[in-house]
Amino acid sequence: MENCLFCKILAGEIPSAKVYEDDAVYAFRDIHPQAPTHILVIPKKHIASMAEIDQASDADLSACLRAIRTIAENEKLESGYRVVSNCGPDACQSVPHLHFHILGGRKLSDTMV
Ligand code: DGP
Repeated sequence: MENCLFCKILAGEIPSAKVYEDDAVYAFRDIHPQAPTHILVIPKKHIASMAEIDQASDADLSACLRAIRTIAENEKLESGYRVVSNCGPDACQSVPHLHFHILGGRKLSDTMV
């Protein structure tokens, strides 16, 4: 999708620190990490947010979740991690391409918001 930041990262037009890739999923380190490990997991197919996941295949969605588990293992997040997907303005979604934040590497806040 034109003018989508994460599609440009996927196309290699904007550099990223890749941590994982398969046929359906790409993952890279967040440019503004909020934890020692902060990784973004995106479906390769452009989907704007959780609100549009009807446009995604079950295979692509499950590939994202399976990638998250694999990445957490590769990153040695044995003591835990948080998965966040911001959807829409109230959640402060800033990039309109579905993505899952993986946050870990330290004790996270016990409040969600
Ligand atoms: P969200 O606010 O949930 O839409 O998260 C978007 C994230 O994307 C935010 O944590 C910062 C990250 N981000 C924005 N631009 C870039 C970029 O050019 N490269 C990388 N690696 N991350 C970016």
